[in-house]
Amino acid sequence: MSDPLRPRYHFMPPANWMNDPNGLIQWKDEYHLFYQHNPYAPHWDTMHWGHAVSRDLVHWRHLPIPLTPTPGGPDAEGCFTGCAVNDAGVPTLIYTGVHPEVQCLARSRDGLLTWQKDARNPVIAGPPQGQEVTGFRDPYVWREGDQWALVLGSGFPRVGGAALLYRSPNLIDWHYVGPLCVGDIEETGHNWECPNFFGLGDRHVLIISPQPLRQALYLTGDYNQDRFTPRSQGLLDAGGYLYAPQVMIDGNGRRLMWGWLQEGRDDEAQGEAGWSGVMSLPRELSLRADGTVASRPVPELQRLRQATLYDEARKVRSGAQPLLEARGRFLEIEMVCRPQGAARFGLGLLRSFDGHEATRIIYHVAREQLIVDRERSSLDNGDRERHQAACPLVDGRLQLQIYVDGSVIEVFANDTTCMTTRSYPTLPESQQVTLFAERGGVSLDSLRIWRLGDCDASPAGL
Ligand code: DQQ
Repeated sequence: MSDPLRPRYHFMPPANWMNDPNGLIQWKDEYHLFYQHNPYAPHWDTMHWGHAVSRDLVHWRHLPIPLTPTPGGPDAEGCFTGCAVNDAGVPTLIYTGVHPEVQCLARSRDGLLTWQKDARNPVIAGPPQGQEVTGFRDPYVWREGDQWALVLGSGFPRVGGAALLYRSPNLIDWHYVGPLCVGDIEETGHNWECPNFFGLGDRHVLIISPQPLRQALYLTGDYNQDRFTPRSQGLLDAGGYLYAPQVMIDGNGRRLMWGWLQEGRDDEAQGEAGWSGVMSLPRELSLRADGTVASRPVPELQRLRQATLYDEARKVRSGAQPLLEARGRFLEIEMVCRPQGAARFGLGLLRSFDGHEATRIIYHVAREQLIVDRERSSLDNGDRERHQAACPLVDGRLQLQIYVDGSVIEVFANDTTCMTTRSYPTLPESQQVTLFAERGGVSLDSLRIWRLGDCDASPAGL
């Protein structure tokens, strides 16, 4: 029986557990997506890497498991997060083996299908001598002049999370340069996971997934003399679910990001479903003039549109709650609107006829805030936390792009705010879309809704 909560167009492994995206790389004309994977059960354990490939960033074909823990080897207890680089034509993965946390390398000689671990592993055998650290994992590597550079997620006890900088001429012999950046334990936690570091516009960006915050942050600032000095900071997604993102650069110079969307229901429900963890949609990052980072869904996602279910401008009066004829669990909604007196307005998604189940996307006009209200998302128990984020109107308008996919809702607003949430409605009828406005009206310049298809590449191989 098909599972209505299982996303269809967000990437997921065939079954069982997935967490962080790993090893993102464009090779020839294909995008490769690796990920943290437990192929045996829908919970985190014995980390392997999973692997899939796409020609268009949207449709994916599963490939064989590329990395498995080697008994007796430095990754015997798991192949943790890492990245991929092109080493003079040889696809190369650099990842963390556990335990203890050490850095390892594997190469492919057959076009990224099978991977051979380097006999010299681990290539970084432990933290800098004499240095006590809270973590030592998740290498992110880039080319810098005629050298390779690498940052590792780490932290200093009682001080805060940190990204450690290393350099190497050959990916094998690494020397520790020093901390690229050190955080304040009160603000950004005691340990940083999954650092990513790259140039964007005229600044540098450090992405971190700090413990215990469990939300991905970006810092933008200056990179000089082996140190990064942050000037602005923000959440990459204010919805509370996106974690451990990874960023790659593609052939068009785009910085593309995927993140792990965590589950919002308990282990038992995940076990019964047989799957856990969803990859976000690919987003393109850009730098705004004020030094903050914008993320947009990539235009390739339009290929998922199968049928237009709604396409009309309209007004919504105060108190009215029209149910739209467009309904479904696998939708894209694009809406441009102008509040005309309304104090709050928005959409109900995955809603039952009587409204006992609904996830509401609310805009609070006076506070210029976008709110994800899950008070009634599901008749089952589960996470009901409400999330909110600043979202100023632009020329009096709010532009929303919303993706609904089984139990995932991704909201992009005005190029400034991005909120991804999870919602697990129980009733088969919970697929209505409704509009609402309170204490005044709202004018919809446009409202378009599409039914979207799934992300499996056709047997012919897209
Ligand atoms: N997940 C990996 C670690 C990383 C964490 C293990 C972040 O390498 O620090 O599955 O979710």
